[in-house]
Amino acid sequence: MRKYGVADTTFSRVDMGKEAIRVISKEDPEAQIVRYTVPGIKDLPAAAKRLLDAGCDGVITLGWVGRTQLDKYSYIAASVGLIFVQIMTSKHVMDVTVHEDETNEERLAQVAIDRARKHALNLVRLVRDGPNSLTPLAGKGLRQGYEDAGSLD
Ligand code: RDL
Ligand code: RDL
Ligand code: RDL
Repeated sequence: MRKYGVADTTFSRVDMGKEAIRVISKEDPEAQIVRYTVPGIKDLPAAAKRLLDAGCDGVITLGWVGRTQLDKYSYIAASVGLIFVQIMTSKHVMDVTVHEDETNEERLAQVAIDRARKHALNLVRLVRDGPNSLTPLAGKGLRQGYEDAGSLD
């Protein structure tokens, strides 16, 4: 049976893991979901790798980046780490990241929830339905956290 990993952080100011689990369990009710919470984004690559080693077919990580330059450097390191995990394991790790300075504080929770939900659905599609599952949506200018940008052709 399919198994999904959900890795999130205590640094985040929104419980995005909960949102991702809601979507995955609704979309793929038979599947098993394993959650793994770590302190911060730089701990996510190890969590993702351990979830995959424990038999998950795909993982979604939910990270929150603070406002400082140091935080942004931490994100680049974490993101490269997550890509490295994907290459090492040949499995998808959806990197959901919210940057604290990308919009105002009132909208940020909405951005986080929308991004977590949409990427959770993307993960289910890729894991359950395979590499062509998103092809009907190719070139559509889809966005997570905001309105879709739309297609130019
Ligand atoms: O391994 C312990 C910490 O190094 C790790 O949890 C880091 O991800 C914590 N952290 C930073 O050190 C930092 O400078 C985080 C951020 N910025 C950040 O913006 N978001 C985080 N963690 O989730
Ligand atoms: O794993 C889920 C996402 O992290 C992944 O699909 C990213 O490539 C999405 N993404 C960003 O997070 C971003 O900040 C993209 C862009 N910018 C971008 O400019 N172009 C993309 N994706 O195709
Ligand atoms: O055009 C406005 C936004 O789409 C743009 O600023 C993106 O870079 C915002 N964004 C992130 O910063 C990010 O870390 C996005 C994602 N992740 C993402 O996964 N999907 C997005 N935007 O559509």
